[in-house]
Amino acid sequence: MIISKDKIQDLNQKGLAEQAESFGFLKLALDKKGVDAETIVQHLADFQVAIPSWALGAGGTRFGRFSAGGEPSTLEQKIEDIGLIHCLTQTAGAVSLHIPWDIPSDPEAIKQLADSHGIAFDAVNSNTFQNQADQTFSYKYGSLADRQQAVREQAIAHNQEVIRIGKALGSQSLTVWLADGASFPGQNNFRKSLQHTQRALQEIYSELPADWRMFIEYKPYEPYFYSTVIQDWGTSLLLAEGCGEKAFCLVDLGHHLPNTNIEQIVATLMMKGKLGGFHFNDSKYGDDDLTVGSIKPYQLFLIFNELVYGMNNNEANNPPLAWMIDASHNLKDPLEDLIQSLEAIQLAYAQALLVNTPALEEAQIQNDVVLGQELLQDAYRTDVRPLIREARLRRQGALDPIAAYRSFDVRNELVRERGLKTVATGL
Ligand code: LRH
Ligand code: MN
Repeated sequence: MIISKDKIQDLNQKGLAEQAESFGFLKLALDKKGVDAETIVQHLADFQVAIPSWALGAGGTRFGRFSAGGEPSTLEQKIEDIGLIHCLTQTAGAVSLHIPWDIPSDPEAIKQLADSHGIAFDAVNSNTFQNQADQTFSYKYGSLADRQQAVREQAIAHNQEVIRIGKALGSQSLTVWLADGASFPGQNNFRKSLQHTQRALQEIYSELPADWRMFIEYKPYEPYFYSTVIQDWGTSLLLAEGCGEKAFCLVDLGHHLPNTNIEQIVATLMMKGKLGGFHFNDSKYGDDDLTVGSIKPYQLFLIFNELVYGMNNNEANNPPLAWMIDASHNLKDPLEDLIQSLEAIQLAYAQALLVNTPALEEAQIQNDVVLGQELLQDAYRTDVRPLIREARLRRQGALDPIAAYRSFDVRNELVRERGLKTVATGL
């Protein structure tokens, strides 16, 4: 399903006057604070988030899966659905593929299709947490950390194959997340597991193209429930440093034990120049993969506050970050869920760009704790939605993407095209 820019502009017509008024009002208010609204609108317009190819259908839990209807059952249809989100939001200009869930049968054709929708290929993800039908050795007890060399070599070869597929699509980064771990004390030798993992990552790294990066994603638990080899940011950092300057840590917001101070982890990794990127989502308890900003929007703002500070004080030359969503949709329409996540990410970024950092740093020097909070929350409590709408409008996106999605009756149109029973590969 394609939605033309004209149709979107027609729909925007009735909201233009109100947008001009709210944007004009905010621009004046920000100008009084010495903040240039135009600069922020430009930052937002340039800000592109990668959509996960594995989250365009209904996800599931071990207790069940409820199809969304009209789900994409091919990579081509997934690219089309991301194209749909991108033309409405103008901030979803990339896709992150998961291999083998989404192996392109014809990379050149897929590249052209993605290009026609203005979509680039961000990180490609390897998968050594599931066995494939034609696989020789099982990953049941591990992959890069497995005690058997043959299993490790099979997993290394898979990662190198994923790099080859990524190169054919123009991707320049590999994300490695390992489920490897144990569910019972005595099951694994922690040191051997970590040494195997380090050596295996170094072998994969040795074949990384010069202009590529490797992202090492950590997670404290699940699918195993006693230990995970790459359990936290520190382990990811030592493994990245053990590989070299093209290896970085990937922060999945859902991969932290309750009450972890994620914004402090972000500040630390940026100080080290080792922050590669994000898997944005939200969670209340575990790796819930919920809509970004739906549970802890203030934490997301505080994370972006550290990111903006880090980007403006980048002594360690941390490279540009990979912005990616990693979510799973059990209740909401997958595309509406992703549109809401994109909005939440832009909101947090725009609010963080409003923080009066010089005044905040002065308050910190003066130990004026109250003023410090006042300065942060003044930015957080600013309604920045006129700025995000303006960024979309200037790229012919929809003023209100969810309203547009519904007025174009997208889900029913996809069901008419694809039927109710199609299932998207992924989680
Ligand atoms: C693991 C994870 C990882 C993926 C998978 C889809 O929980 O976050 O990023 O490979 O989800
Ligand atoms: Mn993830």
